[in-house]
Amino acid sequence: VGGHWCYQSQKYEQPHCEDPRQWHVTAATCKGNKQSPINIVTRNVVYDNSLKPLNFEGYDVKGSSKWNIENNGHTVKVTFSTSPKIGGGGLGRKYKAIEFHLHWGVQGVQQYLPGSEHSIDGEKQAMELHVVHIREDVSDITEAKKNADGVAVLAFFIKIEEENKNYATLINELENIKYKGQTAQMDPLPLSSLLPPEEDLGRYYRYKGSLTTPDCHEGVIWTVFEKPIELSISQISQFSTVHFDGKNSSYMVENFRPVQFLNERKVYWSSA
Ligand code: SG4
Ligand code: ZN
Repeated sequence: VGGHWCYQSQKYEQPHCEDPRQWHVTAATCKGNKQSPINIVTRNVVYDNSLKPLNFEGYDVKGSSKWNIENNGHTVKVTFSTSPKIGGGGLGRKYKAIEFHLHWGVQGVQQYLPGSEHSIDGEKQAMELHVVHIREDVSDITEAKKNADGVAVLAFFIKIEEENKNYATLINELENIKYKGQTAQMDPLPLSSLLPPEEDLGRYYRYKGSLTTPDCHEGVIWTVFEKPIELSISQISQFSTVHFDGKNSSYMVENFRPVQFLNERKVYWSSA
């Protein structure tokens, strides 16, 4: 072991990188007892009537400056200039969105092998979108991590369905960020256009977990929505055309962490 952390799918090319089972060697928190992602067992979730629909503020606003899209060697990450916020929904305070990124699988011989991080009753979906938020009163992720409730991530499953035209701008940029460290600019969108309709967002799971990459910081409020985003298989396949590293590196596929133990935690559910 040595060098940098990686996903299991990178081991073939980089035999010495730290795969998810070894992340704790350089990041002890990765073997903590409140880790993410998890498998949500619906039979065991606890209905919580304080989990009303979230308030989305500024999610419908299309900003005036470009979005920045980056291949950071682990995912495709998008940052924006506006700062959409969430509140309510059992969150004690407001949180502002700082970026979103995705996790995905790989095309197998007969079918797409799903690459979501969370699963529901053992079932994974093709992809998962994470909108990372920090407390509105802190300046950046480093500050946010100093608080037990500093980070809130909204997780959306992505399911294979019809083509979703709202994703065209984003997917068209992927050819410009094929290699690690590359960035591109894209026309801004209302963040809501990438999500399921707001009226479908009242049903969600809530639990306390961690970041799903090293340092695996614990103190992340997770909201996992039941309603998936829909993309076509050809749109989903485009994500695997970017690479984990430089020109001769392998395609970025299966960039998900395996599910972690729930331990003493409970998962709450917003609907009776
Ligand atoms: C991805 O690697 C993002 O690019 C990271 O974003 C993110 O870390 C990390 O995933 C973990 O986030 O929602 N999957 S996750 O738990 O948002 C953070 C950055 O590097 C801190 C900014
Ligand atoms: Zn993520």
